[in-house]
Amino acid sequence: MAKLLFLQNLEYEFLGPMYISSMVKVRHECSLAVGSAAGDFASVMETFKPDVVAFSIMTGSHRWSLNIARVLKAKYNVLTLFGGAHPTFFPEFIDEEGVDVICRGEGEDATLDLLDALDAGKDFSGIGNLYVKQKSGITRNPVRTLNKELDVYPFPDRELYKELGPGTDRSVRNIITSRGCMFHCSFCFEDSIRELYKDKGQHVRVRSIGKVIEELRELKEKHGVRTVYFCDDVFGINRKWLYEFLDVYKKEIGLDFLCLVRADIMCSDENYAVKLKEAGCKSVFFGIESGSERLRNSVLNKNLKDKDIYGAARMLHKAGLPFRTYNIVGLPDETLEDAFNTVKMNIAIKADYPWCSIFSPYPRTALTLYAQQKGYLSRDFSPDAISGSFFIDSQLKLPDIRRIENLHKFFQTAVLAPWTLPLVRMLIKLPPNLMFRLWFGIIYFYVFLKSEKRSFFKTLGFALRSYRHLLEK
Ligand code: B12
Ligand code: SF4
Repeated sequence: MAKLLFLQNLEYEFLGPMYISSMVKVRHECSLAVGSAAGDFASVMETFKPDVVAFSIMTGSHRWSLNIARVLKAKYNVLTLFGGAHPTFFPEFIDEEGVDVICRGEGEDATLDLLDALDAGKDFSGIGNLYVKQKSGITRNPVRTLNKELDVYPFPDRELYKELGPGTDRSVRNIITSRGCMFHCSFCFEDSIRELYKDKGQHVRVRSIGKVIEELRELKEKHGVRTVYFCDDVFGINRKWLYEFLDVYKKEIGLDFLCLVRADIMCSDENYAVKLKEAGCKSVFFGIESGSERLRNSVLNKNLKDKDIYGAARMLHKAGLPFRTYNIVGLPDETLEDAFNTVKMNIAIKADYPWCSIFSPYPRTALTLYAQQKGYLSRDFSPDAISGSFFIDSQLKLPDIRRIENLHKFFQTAVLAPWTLPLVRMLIKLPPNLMFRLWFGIIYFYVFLKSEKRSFFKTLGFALRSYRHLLEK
């Protein structure tokens, strides 16, 4: 039996490690610890004595994981394993000191094979999806064919995060009913993942209704969940599946739920919003990205018309279903007036929970390449330069960027109280400052709390612990 220990710095349940944990626990041990400095993990390293320390990382958190891995590797001589979006899209991460193995793409089978090999004392350099660094050099294995049936994976191990303890709000839990997305937004990594798995099986896969319901029943009965968050890229991408699912969900689960949809899919059927509402949906999230149809479709490749956004909002209001909109400002080619138009569109559709970020240029996405071609960003911009948060400032050289950064801080205020718009227009002329960030933090917290119906004190604790950097900068 081999021992796998996941480490992370965010007090948040990640589905990736939970899926891997339930897969490997069949014949190995798996645990997880949350901390911020290497010293925080000393006791778990000494008591659990892992063979492998693992990190599930996104671009941004990769720097933290690297620092921790280096310290733990030097002290405990342990094998380090990294998976998730960052090593998948930036496989050169294997070259970093302190990194022994990275996993690209889906990790369940690869991790199980790795632990089996370690347990048996066998060579593990040839395992599909893994890049393995050894004294003799680095072996880069291709990804294996995707499992067509997502149902073959055991349900995510909900015990893995038990140490998060009572300070964390666990009444809202994430679940995923599909993997993959069929759209091509230029700011997203979906095209890269499709490319990685080219000729390796079907990219978009949906779980069977029966299995999702079974998992939900366990969540409800064993884990006391109050609200379910379907964190699929696009929930109910297949309308027939969705409607059948909602019928069963209503009868057999009946919990409140939140989900992310696309406005155009919603508009394809007048009953869509009503069906969601009747099944227990409390809030719907969808992306607008930009109020400018030109930016949204020509630059962001979102393939979403204004009329669909207005149509979806109308249907949601009619069904009495509040909604969160996702917006981005500071986009390549964007002017201050374009950013104001995004505010105005949110006002026009009466978005209940407007949400806005500043564009983060993730290298190797089509949009970042475009920004580099147009001279908004240096050609050698690396993932290491990505800001820890997309709520602070922009890395693009745009004529109006300081004002756009300021507008971001008042985005939610202006949408929820449109009479403040003239005041916002004046305030954003001032240099970006701590007061603006503080104001943003307060309104963001208020809107987030309302939209996800989370516990006030637990969310406040989480926000203060996670978003300290917003105030520190
Ligand atoms: C839910 C979610 C979150 C949640 C939880 C994060 C998580 N990792 O679960 C929260 C809210 C915390 C979050 C935050 C952010 N997110 Co996010 N998030 C997602 C989302 C929508 C779903 C993730 C999920 O649960 N997938 C389902 C599981 C089963 O898949 P998975 O996580 O990929 O895990 C599989 C493999 O990756 C692999 N794997 C994962 N971890 C590990 C670890 C090991 C050791 C191994 C071997 C394998 C392995 O095996 C898993 C099972 O097959 C994805 C989009 C997507 N479709 O994946 C974006 C996504 C992961 N997020 C993204 C981004 C950009 C962010 C932010 C950086 C945004 C920001 N600027 O603040 C922040 C980062 C915050 C931080 N401090 O790190 C990008 C990542 C791009 C990148 N290069 O890193 C994604 C891919 C969205 C996108 N399409 O662009 N996010
Ligand atoms: S719809 Fe969402 S997941 Fe799909 S490509 Fe666009 S941003 Fe990415």
